[in-house]
Formats: sequence, structure tokens, C-alpha cells
Amino acid sequence: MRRDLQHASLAQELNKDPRARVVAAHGRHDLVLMPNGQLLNCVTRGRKGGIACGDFVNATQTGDASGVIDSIAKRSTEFMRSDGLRTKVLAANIDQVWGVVAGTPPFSDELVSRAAIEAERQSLPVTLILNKADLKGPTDIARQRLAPFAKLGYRIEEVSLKTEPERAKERLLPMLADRTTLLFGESGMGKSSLLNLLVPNANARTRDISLALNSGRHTTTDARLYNLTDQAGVMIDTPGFQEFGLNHLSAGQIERAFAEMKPFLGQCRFYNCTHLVEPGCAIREAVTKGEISAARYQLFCDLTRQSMRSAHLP
Ligand SMILES: Nc1nc2c(ncn2[C@@H]2O[C@H](COP(=O)(O)OP(=O)(O)OP(=O)(O)O)[C@@H](O)[C@H]2O)c(=O)[nH]1
Ligand SMILES: [Mg+2]
Ligand SMILES: [Zn+2]
Repeated sequence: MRRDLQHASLAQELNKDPRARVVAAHGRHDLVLMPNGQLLNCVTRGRKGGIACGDFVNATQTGDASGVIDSIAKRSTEFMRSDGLRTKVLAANIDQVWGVVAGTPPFSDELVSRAAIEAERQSLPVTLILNKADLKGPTDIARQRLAPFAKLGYRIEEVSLKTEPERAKERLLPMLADRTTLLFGESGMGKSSLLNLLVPNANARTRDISLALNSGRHTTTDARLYNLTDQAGVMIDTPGFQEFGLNHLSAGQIERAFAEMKPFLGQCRFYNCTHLVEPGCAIREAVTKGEISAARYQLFCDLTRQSMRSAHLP
């Protein structure tokens, strides 16, 4: 069978969604997976940029492997990060967020918190995959460090992608069915191991994508969409970031994203309390009593101050 036809039948079988979808967005060129399984290198009619990985689009084929994006469907969700004045939609139309963490190298609480806050902003469920469970000591410590996240309602799944890949696959795959899952993780946690397990030809597909876009540029800095190999469902891989700015969040959004603060909201002396310095603040009292973690409160303060600074920018 010709390879493109093979792709087509695979896509039809796995991709029940008949809409064309952006696999990789590069500004000037975007790679679109057509309902027939073909990948087209597309330009956008009119509006430049503003297209994100995961966008559903209407596209018209104009050549062998090229096309034009005519319109973009309204997004159900947008997963964003913003550093300084730059805000970027990493991925669109996602249903849940997965973070890969490990005991070694130790994961960053703050990065996990930040990505989870962006998920909370849109009420997206968060699952943390604690990988490298075969390394007992570091995993014990990581488990303790994850306890506050478990308490916040995030699902934690322990796996060893290296020593028990099939077991991990059996457990994780059903959680990905018929959904679009955004994957994040710091370098060394096992994100590639997970992706390669769930999308066995992910590496080859990444090469295809780079070739189709005819660019060595941006290869590691952009999000990539993959259809799962064994069932319907989509995984969007994001680059391993070291920073995750949240300047786009308003003070209210930040407050709501900290689930542990909820019981205390409305109990401060001042109705417009920022929970940073005011006397009679119920949140600060809860921190003092250990009912809210000091590290999480510190992050809350950092985000709130950053948000206030951004709000004052011209
Ligand atoms: N012990 C152990 N090592 C693992 C496991 N999973 C992955 N590793 C190792 O951890 C290292 C990082 O794994 P990757 O899958 O490349 O991690 P990544 O998150 O993609 O990292 P970058 O590509 O560098 O961002 C590799 O040396 C893997 O072999 C595991 O379950 N147990
Ligand atoms: Mg990797
Ligand atoms: Zn307060």
C-alpha cells in the first residue's frame, strides 16, 4: 500500500474527527492534518500568525503537499504562557493536561504549579505522571513532594516507563481516549519515553513534520500534535520549558487557580484584599497556621505582583 494511503486509512480509523487540524504552527507556515490523513504545508489566507497547534481549521489543498487555511474554528480552550510582554498560545482545543515528573533529576514544584495554574484557569483536569518508579529512594521523596498536588485534586500516576513500559501503557492509554491531552515536562523526566511508548513512530513523525515544513528552525521550540497509535485520541507535546510565565492571568484568575485558597476567600477584613500585605487577611492567617503551603503562597504573591505590574504597562 502506498505510504500516504496507509496514512490516510490510519487517520480515518483513528481520527474520528472529520475536521482538519493544525499539527505544528510556525507562523508563516502551518502543518495541517487533513481529514483524509494527508499532511499539508499551509499558508493562511489573510490573517498572518495567530494559528496554534491543535487548532481546527478549514483548509483547501492547492498542491501535492500544500494548501491554504481559509478559516480557524473558535477554540474551546487555549493553553498559554507569557514571558515579559510576549504571550503565546502553546496549544488550542485541549481537554486535559499531563505533566511528567520524576525523582531524579528532581522536578521543579514551581514549574508544575505554574503549568497547573494555566490548566486551572480553564478548568482543565491535571494529571501528574511520576516516572522512574523503579528508582525507589528518589521516588519516595518525589511522592512526598507531590502530596500537596494530590491534595489539590490532581491525579498522580506512578509508572516506570523504562522497566515496565507495557504496564504503563495499559494504565495510561485508556485515560487518553477520545481526548486531546497536552503534555509538559522538564528535560530528563521521561517525556520522550512516554511519547514514544504511546506513539511508537513519534520520532519519524517529528522528522516528517520538519521535512514537510522544510525548516530545521523551530524544531524543538514548538508544540507538536500526534494521533495516538492504538486508539482515538490526540497528544500534544510541548517543548521542555525552564520557565513558564503567567503574565496573562488577572488577579482574579490567579486567586481562583489556587484551589486551597477557596475556603478562605471572602473572609478577609477588606473586601478587596490582595492577600499580599493587608491586616486581617484570612489567607495569610491560613499560611501562618500551615493550612496553606508557604511555597504555594509565595508563588501566589509572585504571580499577583507580576500581574499587577503587567496591568500597569501601557
Ligand atoms: N530509571 C529510569 N530511567 C528512565 C525511565 N524513563 C526514562 N528514563 C531515562 O531518563 C532519561 C530521560 O528520558 P527521556 O524520555 O529522554 O526524557 P525527556 O523528558 O524527553 O528529556 P529531554 O528530551 O532531555 O527533554 C533517559 O536516559 C531515560 O532512559 C524510568 O522509568 N526509569
Ligand atoms: Mg525528550
Ligand atoms: Zn486577604
